[in-house]
Amino acid sequence: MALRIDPDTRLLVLTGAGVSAESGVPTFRDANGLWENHSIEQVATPQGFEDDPALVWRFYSERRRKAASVSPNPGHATLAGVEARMDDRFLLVTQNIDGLHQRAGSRRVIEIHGSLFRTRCDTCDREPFADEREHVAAPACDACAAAGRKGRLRPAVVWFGELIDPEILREIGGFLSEAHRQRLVFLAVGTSGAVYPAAGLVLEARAAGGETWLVNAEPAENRGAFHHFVQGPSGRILPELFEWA
Ligand code: BV8
Repeated sequence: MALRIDPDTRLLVLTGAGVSAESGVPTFRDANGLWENHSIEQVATPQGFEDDPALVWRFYSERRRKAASVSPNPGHATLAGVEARMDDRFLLVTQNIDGLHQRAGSRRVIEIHGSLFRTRCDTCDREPFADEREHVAAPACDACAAAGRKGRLRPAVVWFGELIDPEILREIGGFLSEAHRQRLVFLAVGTSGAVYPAAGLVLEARAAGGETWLVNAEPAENRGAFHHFVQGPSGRILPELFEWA
């Protein structure tokens, strides 16, 4: 089954942890949602950070080290190549925070859940900043300290129970609504379709008249919402998937 791209096609891609699996980055489901016997909710929620900031920084520091040590795979490279051919008719929304799409050359990327390699303050509104360091405890925010406040630095990622930046959701909605004169295609790759609002994008694409595709190692939870489902590893499937008209 080939996904046809013609001059009138507009493509929105959503990726999840499965697209990085063949690079060696463990997915959330591989670990059955556990890390060192801690539930993801314990280390990927504001409460978890409140309860044990050192544990949370150990979790993210280990993932920084892992993500920095692996390379993009043919699935990432294919999506960067498709973007290069489609330019502003293409948009990639990733749930991943590992930065592998950008390292593969993708530029039109929205990191809907933030980035492993950016850090922000949990108190003041200073801009999130690039940070590849590993931290054993939550560093104090120097901007807060200078203002006599107690702010702690945290990973600039979206935890469970935290809102997605409304500007990001508006940008994605805008891309879908601009498709009204074009042929809209939505492709989800390597995601279990379990976490919202990302898992709801397929329904937004259908509401906008889009043709919906899923490439995944197993049927995702929201598999019923897709017109087409190609089962298998994205590193093998994506390089063969597209047909250019
Ligand atoms: C929000 C960043 C409004 C951090 C992530 C009750 C209380 C509080 C909230 C909720 C609640 N009920 C529902 C919610 C909303 C919640 C939610 O959806 N919860 C789920 C669990 C039901 N969502 C939120 O909280 C979001 N915010 O809604 O705000 C709000 C506020 C308060 C209360 C209610 C609503 C924010 C969610 C963002 C969380 N942050 N990541 C970090 O990475 O540490 S989520 C994280 O897990 C990922 O980013 C991703 O989104 C999600 C699932 O992971 P996937 O990417 O899908 O990966 P997974 O391992 O699950 O699946 C991999 C798939 O790939 C598998 O299907 C596998 O078969 C396949 N695969 C494997 N190998 C390959 C492959 N496919 C192809 N090729 C391969 N080689």
